Amino acid sequence: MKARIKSFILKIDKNLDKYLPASAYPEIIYKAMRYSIFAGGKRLRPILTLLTAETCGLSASAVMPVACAMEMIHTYSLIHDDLPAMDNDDYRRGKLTCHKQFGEATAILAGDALLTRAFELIFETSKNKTIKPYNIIKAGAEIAKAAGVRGMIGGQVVDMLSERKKISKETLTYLHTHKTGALISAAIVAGAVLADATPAERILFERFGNKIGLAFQIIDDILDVTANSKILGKTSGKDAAADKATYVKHYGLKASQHAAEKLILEAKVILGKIKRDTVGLESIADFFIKRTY
Ligand code: GRG
Repeated sequence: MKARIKSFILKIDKNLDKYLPASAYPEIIYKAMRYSIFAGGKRLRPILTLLTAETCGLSASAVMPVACAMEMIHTYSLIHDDLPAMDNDDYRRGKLTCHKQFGEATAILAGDALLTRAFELIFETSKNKTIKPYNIIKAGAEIAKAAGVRGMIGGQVVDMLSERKKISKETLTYLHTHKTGALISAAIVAGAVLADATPAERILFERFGNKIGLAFQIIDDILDVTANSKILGKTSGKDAAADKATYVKHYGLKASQHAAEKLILEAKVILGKIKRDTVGLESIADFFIKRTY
């Protein structure tokens, strides 16, 4: 499985390089987009899209543009999240943040450009006649929903509003499932939809994605407390410093770890109901709980 994931990462990087050419005009914006996209991310979201599509019988190469689009949307969210008006961070993926390297205006535009290039790539998937056009529209709609106000942006707004406040368990769950979980789940659902999975399978993939997406954010909250900045590639301890609403603040370290482990177990039970070879997705679920960065 390790070799398969490694080969996915190589292919994702090769295609990102193709979709965001170094020599394209205007150079400065491509430079900024490439700086953040090639800063050393784990590529989890595109891997999930490729793995799910393969699990459902469609080749990874057929869904590669959509997989790369997922990484572009994710990277845009990190660039904007690091801006002075948001989390005001100097480091991301172990390097200076985009605005520290290129200035705020270029960083804002680099984020915007990654988001819009992502949807260009999703629509361009229609050139591939092995994928049903309706499935491309459906996958695109799922991704747009997850990236927008009914997903990641909604979660980010509630995150902002929750700083220095005591919030309910329901608000905390909304925040986590929308800010981080929605895009992770959409990466999986998009792979299933493009591969023409059955409606029942799509629902199971979505439920699996929701579980591992929430677990991913809980682990992120834990790592902010337990990991050091060097390993994390970004400033640790920032959640507590900004008095952010996190699982750790709400439930404590031990209960948060337990909650994440329970979610991964539940996710694997859901995966077990899908009558396909889901070994790859299971190993990603395991990585989510074991990750140290
Ligand atoms: C600003 C539109 C906008 C949205 C921001 C996702 C998000 C919403 C902000 C990112 C803040 C953050 C650090 C959230 C924690 C979860 C998360 C997305 C962590 C980073 O994901 P990884 O670990 O990162 O997959 P790499 O660098 O490996 O790609």
